[in-house]
Amino acid sequence: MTVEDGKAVKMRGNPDQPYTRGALCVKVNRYLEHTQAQDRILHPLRRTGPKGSGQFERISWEEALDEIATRLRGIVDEHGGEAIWPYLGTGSLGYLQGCEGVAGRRFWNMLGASKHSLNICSVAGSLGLARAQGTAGGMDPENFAQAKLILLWGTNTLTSGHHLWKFIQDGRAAGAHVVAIDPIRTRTADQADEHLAIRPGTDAALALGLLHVVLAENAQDEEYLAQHTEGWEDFREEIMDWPVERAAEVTGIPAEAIHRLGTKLAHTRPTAIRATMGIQRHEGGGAAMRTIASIPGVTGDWRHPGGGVAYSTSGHVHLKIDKRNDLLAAPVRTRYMTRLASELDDVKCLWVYAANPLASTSDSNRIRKGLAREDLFTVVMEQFPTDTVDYADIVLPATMQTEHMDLHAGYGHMYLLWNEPAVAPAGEALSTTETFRRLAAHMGLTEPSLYDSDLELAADLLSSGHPSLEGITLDRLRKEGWMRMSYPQPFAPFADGFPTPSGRLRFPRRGKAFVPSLSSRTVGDRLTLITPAAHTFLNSTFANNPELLRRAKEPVVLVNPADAAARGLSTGRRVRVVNHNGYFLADVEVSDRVAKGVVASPKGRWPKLTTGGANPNAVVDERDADMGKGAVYHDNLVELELEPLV
Ligand SMILES: Nc1nc2c(c(=O)[nH]1)N[C@H]1C(S)=C(S)[C@@H](COP(=O)(O)OP(=O)(O)OC[C@H]3O[C@@H](n4cnc5c(=O)[nH]c(N)nc54)[C@H](O)[C@@H]3O)O[C@H]1N2
Ligand SMILES: Nc1nc2c(c(=O)[nH]1)N[C@H]1C(S)=C(S)[C@@H](COP(=O)(O)OP(=O)(O)OC[C@H]3O[C@@H](n4cnc5c(=O)[nH]c(N)nc54)[C@H](O)[C@@H]3O)O[C@H]1N2
Ligand SMILES: [Mo]
Repeated sequence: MTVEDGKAVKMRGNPDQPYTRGALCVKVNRYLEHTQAQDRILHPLRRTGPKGSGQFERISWEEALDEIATRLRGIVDEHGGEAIWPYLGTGSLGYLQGCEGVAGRRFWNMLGASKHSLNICSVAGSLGLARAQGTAGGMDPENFAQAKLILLWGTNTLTSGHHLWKFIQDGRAAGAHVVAIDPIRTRTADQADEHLAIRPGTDAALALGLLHVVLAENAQDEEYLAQHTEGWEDFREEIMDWPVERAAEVTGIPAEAIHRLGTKLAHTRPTAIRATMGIQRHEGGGAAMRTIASIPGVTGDWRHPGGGVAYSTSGHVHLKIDKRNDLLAAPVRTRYMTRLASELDDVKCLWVYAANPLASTSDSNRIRKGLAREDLFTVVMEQFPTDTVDYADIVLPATMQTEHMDLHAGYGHMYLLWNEPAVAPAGEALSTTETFRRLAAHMGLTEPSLYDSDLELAADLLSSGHPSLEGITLDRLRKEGWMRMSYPQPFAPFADGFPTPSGRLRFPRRGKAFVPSLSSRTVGDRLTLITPAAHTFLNSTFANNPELLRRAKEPVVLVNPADAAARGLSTGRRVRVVNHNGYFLADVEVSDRVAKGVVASPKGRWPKLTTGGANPNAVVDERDADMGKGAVYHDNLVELELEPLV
């Protein structure tokens, strides 16, 4: 960051950082401009118009905190602490200011507020992996450079995590074959050597079909199976039930292609699987991740640093966050981030921070109705005037990354990173930590740890004593900016076993390996909608940036030529993408990038900045995935209706 006269004037990535090598993405490239944007919220605000109108008056922090303290005390006295829902999102992933460190939780525990399960993103997959491996952690993504076969499975690397691409390219230069497995021919699939257009929600069936070929080739690693896995007898029987023809019928991938890839998998060590969140945004998503995690248990790929599965590296991060969860007098109920539409009814205070549920949470029409309730006291800590802000009673201005201190870990790399503020906060913005310190004082709370400074919190986070933090001190981290966690490099995390009670990989039980999803149960005349990451936005963050909005153009929905013909649709025609929940508008793009029966439209737009006033979450069901009440963003049935021409 280059700062002149207290103003940040230039921002660039650091070329010495081993994972990013200084590259930024299309969104973060505009971060500096974003911090200085015209529409930044700079002062506390109080609502003056009806809920949803976005009409506010400026008030002081004193007034805002006094009013909040009075309202919170009243709600706790009358309805109990559980009537408060601290709705913390992923806007700031940091361990001090954001979700990874459960920011503000100690304060909420003092009030007995409901617990918040931040399950909006990756929970089903994480739990599926944890059941198999004891942790969602897996391969070090840098070791993709050592792989000989790379499966990019339910992941759009070039859009949603492009730093990995360099390591894939290094692997490729040394002879690796790259296969994309995705219902959409994404820009990543375009760059792969091969693309398998899988029917949504059928990944476990493909995994079983591939393993069938591995067994037919007698290529299973018997020694690894005997030493490091459990439930093999049972799982073997399951695999035997999945000849390639059956897998082909369920997945829609030609049997010949499954056979070819299965043969490659049987004879190519190491094979690296990059599986990210796309797979688990389905009813059977947790089970699918567990079954995919079984593959390297059969092939023995975990013996090699360039083999195994990489979902999220967060399982390798062992900072001390338990202290953030203390100070709770009695157990409280948990509310699930994915369940805002149905669980808001008995909530009296919704406290939204680092989240934009009206853009990002399922079944947004119902959420909007809930937020309009007059007896709901809503506080939103935000940087920008989102749709959710429009429903707030009180808005508190939040700092951005250039203005506050934070400690970060990644979910796609093995480093801890320090974020030192470069400039003073814009306007009267305050960080999350400082807002809660001031609020605690206004509530008259005397518990000393509620007033820990950011540096004290950071030092505490680093004090877990876990071997992966050996040698990592706050002083060094602040000086150096990033440090690799203390794991070997190259890293073969499960070469000698797993962090499960038995020390072994747990294969799924018979009949549990493939759990059908809504879309795979109902292959027929309705269309399955997939709502993946947009190239130009980060969830709904940056979706108010004029240049990125211009680049994103109007919302589109990709439609296969056969489905378009059956409905008399052509490219450019505006349609309602509709189901029982509601609809959003999009322009048809007839394209063989999606298979027959699949349509796709990316996530993230602000409803109020979108033609028709809605984004895909207007049609996404608030249904649970099989584990952790995860969301089913890619598992919804829709129809396309012509929007009358105006
Ligand atoms: N540009 C950009 N980057 C982002 C984000 C963003 O919004 N924009 N968001 C960030 C966040 S918070 C996250 S969690 C990640 C998410 O990024 P990813 O983990 O990549 O997840 P998705 O974009 O949901 O889906 C990835 C791919 O899975 C495919 N898919 C959908 N259903 C299935 C299925 O049943 N089987 C298979 N095999 N594939 C399927 C989709 O077509 C899509 O191409 O990206 C992060 N990076
Ligand atoms: N249809 C569909 N919906 C999806 C997905 C999908 O694939 N399809 N993906 C899901 C995924 S992966 C995720 S992670 C969720 C994300 O959902 P959310 O967690 O709600 O994230 P965002 O929509 O990006 O909203 C984050 C807000 O936090 C604000 N913010 C950023 N930093 C800070 C900070 O330090 N302090 C405060 N107070 N505010 C801050 C930003 O301005 C932004 O408005 O969305 C999910 N929604
Ligand atoms: Mo996410």
